[in-house]
Amino acid sequence: MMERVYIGLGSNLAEPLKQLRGALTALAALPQTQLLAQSSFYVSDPLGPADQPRYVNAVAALDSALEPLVLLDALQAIELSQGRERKAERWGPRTLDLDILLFGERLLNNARLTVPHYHMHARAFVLYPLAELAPELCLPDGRALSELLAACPFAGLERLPA
Ligand code: PH2
Ligand code: MG
Ligand code: MG
Repeated sequence: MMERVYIGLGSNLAEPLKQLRGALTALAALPQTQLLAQSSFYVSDPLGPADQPRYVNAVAALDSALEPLVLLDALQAIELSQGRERKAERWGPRTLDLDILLFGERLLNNARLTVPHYHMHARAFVLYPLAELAPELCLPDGRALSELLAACPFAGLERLPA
């Protein structure tokens, strides 16, 4: 069964735009998966430690028949292939971060994966690109994306021209 999956992409090292474009190409090549759409790219100040470069973020929509943990393995392999180093510092700089935001209507909470993604409800750099792809979206808990957006100022985000 194909399920609609939304992936958050982020980078603030080693030419972030190049990292995100590479990641989108890799997402499009995943088995049993179709890349349906990608949002614009958005620049924002780092959430977390301030002594790191600004981030570029985007969201991609996929249809996938992969199981969530199989998709997670594939995303982590893409991160590694693009030079991701796992560091102890929380919210530190990274060449590429690929987060599963939503996986169909599923609620997942295990040692490796929490879906919906922890803080997506309040992060402008997730919600605004997501709204480009799915303005009518409702989260599995019934909350409308439009409600979350209304409580999350666009301030601080910069949408890059296509
Ligand atoms: N990701 C983080 C930490 N801080 N800040 C922005 N602006 N964008 C991100 O994607 C981001 C962040 C860890 O995943
Ligand atoms: Mg992240
Ligand atoms: Mg991550």
